[in-house]
Amino acid sequence: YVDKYVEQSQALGLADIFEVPHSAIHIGRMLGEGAFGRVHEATAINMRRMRGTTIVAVKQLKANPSADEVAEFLSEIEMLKGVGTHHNVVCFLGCCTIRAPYLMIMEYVGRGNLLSYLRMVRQELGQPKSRNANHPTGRLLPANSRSASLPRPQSVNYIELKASNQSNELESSASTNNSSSQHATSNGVGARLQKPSFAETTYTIVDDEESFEYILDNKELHNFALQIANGMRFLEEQEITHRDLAARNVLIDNNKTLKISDFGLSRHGIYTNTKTRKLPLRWLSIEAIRDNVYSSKSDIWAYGVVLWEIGTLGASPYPTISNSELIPFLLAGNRLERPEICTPQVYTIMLQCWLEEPEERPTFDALYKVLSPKTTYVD
Ligand code: ACK
Repeated sequence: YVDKYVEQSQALGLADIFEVPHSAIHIGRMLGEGAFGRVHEATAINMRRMRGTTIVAVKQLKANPSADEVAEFLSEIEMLKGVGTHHNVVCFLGCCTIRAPYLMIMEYVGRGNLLSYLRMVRQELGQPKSRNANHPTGRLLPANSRSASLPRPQSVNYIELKASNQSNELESSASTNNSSSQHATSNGVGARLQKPSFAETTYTIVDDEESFEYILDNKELHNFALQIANGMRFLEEQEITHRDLAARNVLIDNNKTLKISDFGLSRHGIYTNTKTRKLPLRWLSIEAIRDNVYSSKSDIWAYGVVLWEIGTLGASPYPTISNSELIPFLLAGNRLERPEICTPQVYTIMLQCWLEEPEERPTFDALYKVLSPKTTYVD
C-alpha cells in the first residue's frame, strides 16, 4: 500500500519497515478496553508483506492521553518490534507512529481472553443440562457479539503503586474480612514434582453455529498451563519481563491456541519501577510490591496466579484480603488455596512459583519441561 509520507519517512530513516500508513487500516468494531487503551477489530489492506485484506486487531490510546501515556505506548511498540514470533505470543504486525492517532497492529485472535473463557465455562457448570450440542449457550460467543456477552476484565485489578524508595501504602479495598485460615501457607514446598495434572472434570459446550467446542477437562487445563509456559519461556529467553501476566491478558484463538498479549508494562531484563503507576497488585510478587523490582521471577509468580485462575475457572485472587493486607499476608507465609479441581502436583508448582525468594522459584523453561507430556516423572 503506497503512501508517499511513509515512504519518505522510511527513506529518511525516520520510520522503519514496521511503519504502515493509516490509509491501509480500516477500523471496525471495538473489541474491548483495557486499563491503558482500546482494541478494535480492523481490516488491513496490502499491509507490509500481506497481499489483499487481512483482519487484524488494532490497539490505540484512549482519548486525550497524557504525554507519559503516549511515551509508554510508543515504547510498548518499540519493545514488540524486537520480540520475534512465537505461536503462544500475539504477533506484532506493524504500527502507525509517524502521526497520531498512533496505532499498534497485531494478529487478530478470535476468541477473546482466557479469563472470560474460563468464567463462561464456570457459569455453564452452575447450570445443569447444558452439555448438549443444541444448548442455546452454545451461541454465547457469536463472532460479532463477543465483547458484549462476556464478563469484562475489571480495571480494579490495577491499583496505583508508588515508585521505588517510597513505601507502598496500599489503600484498603472494600473487602477487609481477613480470614487467613482460608488460605494455604507456602511451607512444605520441597516435595519432588510428580506428573502434574488437574483433577478429572469434563465439561463441554458445543457452539453449533461456529463449530467451536468449549471443553474444559483435565487435559485442556493442563494444555493451557503448558502453552502459557511455552510463550513465557520464549519471552524469558529474550530477557523480557512481561509484568502483567494474568488470564485477562492471555488470548485464545479458534484452534484453542493461547497467546500472551498486552505488553504495555513489559521491560527488558530486571526492572525497578521508578514512577507511580497503576499495577496489577494481586498478580505481583512480594519483591515487586515491596521493592518495585520486576524480573522473569516476578513473571513466574504471576504465572502461579494464572494457574490458580485456570484451576478456579476464573476466580479473583485473595477475595477476602484488602490491598493493604496483601503484603503482610504474603510475608506471613500465606498463599492462595489449592483450587478444588487441581491436583496436589499442580498446586506444588503454584507454591514453587510463590516462593518468597525469587531465585528459588523455577524458570519458565523448567516449568515447560515439567508440564510437557514428553517428560518422564519420578515419584
Ligand atoms: O476478551 P476480549 O475481546 O479480548 O477483550 C479484550 C480487549 O481487546 C481489551 O484488551 C481484546 N484483544 C486484545 N488484543 C486482541 C487481539 N490481538 N485480537 C483480538 N482481540 C484482542 C481482548
